[in-house]
Amino acid sequence: MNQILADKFGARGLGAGVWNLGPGRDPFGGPTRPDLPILQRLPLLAKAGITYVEFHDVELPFHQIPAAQRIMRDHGLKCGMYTPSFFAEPVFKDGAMTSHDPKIRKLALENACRAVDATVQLGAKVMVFWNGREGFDFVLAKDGQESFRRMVDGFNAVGRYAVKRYGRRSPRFAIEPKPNEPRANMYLSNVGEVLYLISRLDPKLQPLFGLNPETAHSRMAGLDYLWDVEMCLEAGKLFHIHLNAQDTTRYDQDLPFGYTEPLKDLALCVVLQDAKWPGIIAFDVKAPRTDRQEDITDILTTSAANLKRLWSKALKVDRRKIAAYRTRGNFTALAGYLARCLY
Ligand code: GCO
Ligand code: MN
Repeated sequence: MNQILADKFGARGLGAGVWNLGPGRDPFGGPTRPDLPILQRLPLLAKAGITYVEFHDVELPFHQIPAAQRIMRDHGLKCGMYTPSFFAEPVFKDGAMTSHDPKIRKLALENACRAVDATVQLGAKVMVFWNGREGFDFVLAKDGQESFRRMVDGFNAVGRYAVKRYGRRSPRFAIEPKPNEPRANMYLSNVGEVLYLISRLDPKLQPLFGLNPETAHSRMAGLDYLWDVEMCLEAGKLFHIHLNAQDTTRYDQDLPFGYTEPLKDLALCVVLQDAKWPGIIAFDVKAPRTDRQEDITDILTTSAANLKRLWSKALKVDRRKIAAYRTRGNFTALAGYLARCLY
């Protein structure tokens, strides 16, 4: 699997988060499986074909990095990205960077800086910021303009820290947009908003900031994921990618990649191939509550198998045909051609 990606396009391999293999909790019920200690999840990820593992700071705190690295070495794993959790702790219930409380904003910044250190220590090239609690449930609960300025200040401060401490070795930062859940309305809800935020950062720091678009998050907003990815590519801001699947605009499902809209996922592979995407292809999926412990990695092996199939079909998509359909304006026929490539 990884060989196909590596040989043909330089994509560095497959990634997944340790949180993808959770105990099956959801908002309506507790665990349905044992809660495997994080370090015990690493061999399972490796066995499922993952080569780049991702962690939140709460899953792999700084002092546990050496222990994780030993296991990672033994199983041929590298760290694909690291991310500060600004959403789980009660203290961040109303946001981290956009909290009204300056002490909480300071804590967020400290956590982010420590996460930069951990990212470097783990040898990952990318640190992700997900906008978990940054947003509002009630109008006027926050002053939107003030919140935006707080995010600009917060990201600038993280960027300054990283450059000062690590210079050219600084990781790059990928902001992951999501429209809602857990908040009713989240700041940085889509790719366009993040690109705008980046344009407002200190120009010297802007090259450090980009995006981590996620399939389900675009689809939850009713947006086209491929266009979101294309926008990131056009801006030179595709820094990381989180693939999964989503049934329309519901709650965030984190379904296996390739499950709901395979034709669009085939088109995504075409675009990534043509862009010679040099990064990791990472899944952000969630082992469903109904899967047994012994089947917990099915979500990853299914995603990887779907990606492999779609990727090799995408290689055979005739780009000249696409160009000809475009020129003639035969867009329905183009959709038919893609379907023939797929089915
Ligand atoms: C979600 C998000 C998270 C993030 C993760 C790392 O909707 O729950 O996708 O899974 O990806 O926090 O950024
Ligand atoms: Mn994600």
